[in-house]
Amino acid sequence: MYTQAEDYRQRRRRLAQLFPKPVLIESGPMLLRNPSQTFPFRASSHFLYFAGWNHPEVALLLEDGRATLYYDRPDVSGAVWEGPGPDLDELCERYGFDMVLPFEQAPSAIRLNSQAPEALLDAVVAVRLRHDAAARSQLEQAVDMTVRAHFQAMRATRPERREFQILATLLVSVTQEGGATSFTPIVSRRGEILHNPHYDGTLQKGDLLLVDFGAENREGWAGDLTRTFPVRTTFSPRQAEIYELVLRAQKAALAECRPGQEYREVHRAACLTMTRGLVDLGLLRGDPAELVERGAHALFFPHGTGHLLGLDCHDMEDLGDRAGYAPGRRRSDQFGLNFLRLDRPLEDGMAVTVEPGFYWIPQLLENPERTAPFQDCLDPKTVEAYREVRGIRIEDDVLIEEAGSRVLSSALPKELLELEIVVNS
Ligand SMILES: [Mn+2]
Repeated sequence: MYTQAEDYRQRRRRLAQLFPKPVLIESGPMLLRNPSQTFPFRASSHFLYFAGWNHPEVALLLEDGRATLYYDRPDVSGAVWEGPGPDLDELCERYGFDMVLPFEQAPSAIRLNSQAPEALLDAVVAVRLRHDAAARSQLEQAVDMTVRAHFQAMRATRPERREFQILATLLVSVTQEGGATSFTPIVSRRGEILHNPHYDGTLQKGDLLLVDFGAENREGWAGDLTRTFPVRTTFSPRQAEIYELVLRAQKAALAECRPGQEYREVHRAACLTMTRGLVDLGLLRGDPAELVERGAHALFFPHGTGHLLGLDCHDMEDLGDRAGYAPGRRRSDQFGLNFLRLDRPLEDGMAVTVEPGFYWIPQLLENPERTAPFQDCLDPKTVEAYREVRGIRIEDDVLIEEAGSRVLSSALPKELLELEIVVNS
């Protein structure tokens, strides 16, 4: 099922109700690698949301309830290289455009981009924040596609394989379904590097492999899931202790996902559970709530628990924190909390990720400047014993619904024993 013309019309009407002036939404330019070769094109998410058509250098004007597409059909030599272009009647019917005019006739209306007037940006956030039925269905498709890719990666993982071979498995899976990736994938035995963009490592028995991968479906909607699992073996006792702890923290955070709840509390639940566990295991000493208040947990869990999900993996982050943070709120100065991408009350229709992690990051844990404020509560000897764990993150995609929330990615195993069965099957 794809997004219907009426769905696009309804999104445009909702925007016009909140911002009645004419608005021009551009799909964006084709980026050149050299004068005659381009990078793969992907239209701006605002354009995809309100116009739907993934095509470069076109614009949609919303004015007085009408949607006019500005588009130039290729000339003869353009058609020789790129094909003749679409049938315009079909295009109008598919996406609910009222008219198509030449691109150079596009008027100089207010443009929807990150420099747009505040009132327009607030209106866009208000429309895109809570997903309509069509968007929910698209997100489900993108997450399902992501789940299938992760299964393939789990089954393909073996000692002596290279990380890029596992990446290839993920890419084949989504490409075979007409999809792509929603962000630069992370496929790494060094999970402690949060956004590790390298795939050269060779997997070894006893390693944990961290896979943070999201599909982008054919309409551009994003999935974003992380699993961490042993390479064709079982978790070591230390790995298992931390894995179970991260999973408990993730479940505690998921349990807070419901309309009306502050996402900050979702994050807090993850931090608190994680910190209690670190105290129980002896890495930290002290009162867990107080340790979280001081930011001690951030030595092991330095990022936020999650972010908005939609047409972008970090949805609407092109608008800074305007979507992620409620009006009047700004990021904390405290290390760890400053990376929290989402601080607003959850509402029916919002999609978010929940992805706590534990990381043994030498640049933090072996850095006297970073550890000095926590001398009283860190146990260096015990901390050292967990170095082999490196990095563990568990991430699910969650849709907030009227009655609470739904984990869209529940088909992908995350219980320790289930994972061991899948990776060894
Ligand atoms: Mn994520």
